[in-house]
Amino acid sequence: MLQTIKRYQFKTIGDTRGKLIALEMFSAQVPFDVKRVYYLFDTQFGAVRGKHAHKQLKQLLICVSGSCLIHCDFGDGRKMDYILDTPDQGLLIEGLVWREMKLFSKGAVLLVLASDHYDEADYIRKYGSFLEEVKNGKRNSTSFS
Ligand code: T46
Repeated sequence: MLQTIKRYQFKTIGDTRGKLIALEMFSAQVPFDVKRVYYLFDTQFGAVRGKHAHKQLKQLLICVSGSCLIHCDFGDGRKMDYILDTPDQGLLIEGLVWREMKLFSKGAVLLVLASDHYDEADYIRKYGSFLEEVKNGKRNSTSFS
């Protein structure tokens, strides 16, 4: 089981009219086929979202407006926090990683590009079950950037 967290700096195309970012599937910036796009908005102050892991789903998270914090827990004692506060950066999460989205600023919009359709069976929503899955993972390795 490979756990991957990767930060992406997107190329911005800008001129006097403003800025534009284009993301293409299977490119260096989106390393999977996007089957679903969703976004979190109108998030209430103090709300914590996520609180689950995915078995197979790959996600690229982009805070296109405002800011939020993505807390990643690898289930073996290692934990990392990532601030997303600019639309020209993305965070790829792949593999068994417990994630929580919190500290949403007013007006924050968190866009998620996902590698598959919605499937509740792909979720691990109980932290104890997540820890068990990680423990049972035979070749558990992690890569950060
Ligand atoms: C994630 C974070 C960032 C659907 O019907 N279709 C969908 O595509 C999604 C994502 C959710 N739902 C339903 C399932 C629940 O009844 O919407 C309800 C709320 O979903 P959930 O509690 O999973 O929402 P979040 O914000 O905690 O998590 C979501 C994604 O589920 C998750 O993959 O990474 O946004």
